[in-house]
Amino acid sequence: MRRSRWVRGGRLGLLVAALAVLLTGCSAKDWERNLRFGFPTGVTKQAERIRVLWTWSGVAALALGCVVWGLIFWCCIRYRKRNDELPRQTKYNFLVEAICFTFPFIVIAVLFYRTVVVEDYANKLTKNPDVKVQADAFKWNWEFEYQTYRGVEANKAEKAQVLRYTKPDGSAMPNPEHAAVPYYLQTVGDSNTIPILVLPVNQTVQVTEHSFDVLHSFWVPEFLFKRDVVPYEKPNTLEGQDEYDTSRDNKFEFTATKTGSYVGRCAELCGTYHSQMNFEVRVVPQQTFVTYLEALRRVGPDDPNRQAKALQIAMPNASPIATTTYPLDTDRTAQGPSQRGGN
Ligand SMILES: [Cu+2]
Repeated sequence: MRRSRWVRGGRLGLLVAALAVLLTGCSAKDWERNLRFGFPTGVTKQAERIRVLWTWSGVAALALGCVVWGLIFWCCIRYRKRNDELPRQTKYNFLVEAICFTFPFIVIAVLFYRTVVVEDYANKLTKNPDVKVQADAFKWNWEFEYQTYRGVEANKAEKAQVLRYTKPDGSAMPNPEHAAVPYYLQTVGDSNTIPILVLPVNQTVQVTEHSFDVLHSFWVPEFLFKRDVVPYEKPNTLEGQDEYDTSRDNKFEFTATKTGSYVGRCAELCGTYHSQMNFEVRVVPQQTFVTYLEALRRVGPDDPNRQAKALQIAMPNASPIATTTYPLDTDRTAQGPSQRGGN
């Protein structure tokens, strides 16, 4: 009698789950993908792996929670006080203790193992990334340097080309800030401009992070990833090249799988305008990326509007300014956007 009730309950549960999947019109895969417990939709290969870990950790936690709640309620009802007689007192129960030790141990071992595997994947650096960029963080903005690019058609062993500014005759322009470093194609944000990091879709991008002052953190919510930008060990001015300390520069890689514009933020409290230290990542088709680099080179480093101009050349149908966030107004007496149109 009791058994058949359980079986019937189980069947009903399965039926409800199957109906839920069918009625919402999505496949099991979609359903799994949408079960993110508040995570944004990831747009990189790494993000998808992180999302899977997150989804199934959540499912495991909920399942375990249901078992625990079930046991609590079952005990409350089954062993509620019926009279003043003391229940049978049991001292040791080897079986219960063994289960209570082994089961949580297995759960944390599996969680630990899966976390290490996914972390290793997200932290993996390849030998020949397709694009190398440097993200320079400073109070309170970002500079993006495009360092090397290996074309789509190039094979893995082929050397990446260095992306530097050139003089009209084609020779390399010396870096005004640091003679030993090539004058990479770069754009920098200021109080009127949100810096935009343009990157090709489906190609491996390696980011080197460098800080000129304090701790910052590179965070793109839709990458489901952030990494601290750690400042110098030694004094780190650009005046003397010996002092250009890169010993604490972090590196990470990702492969964006979806074109689009994604907001980026500083995720490490770094001072007054920390909350406004935003940037945009624009993932574009590979050919657009190449056109953008060429346009940057053509516009040249001295033009303060080089980012907008190069974007206009490479993406005439897209906005030449950031669309996911707006620049910070450094005038403290100015009305903020929340007050626009009011007093
Ligand atoms: Cu910051």
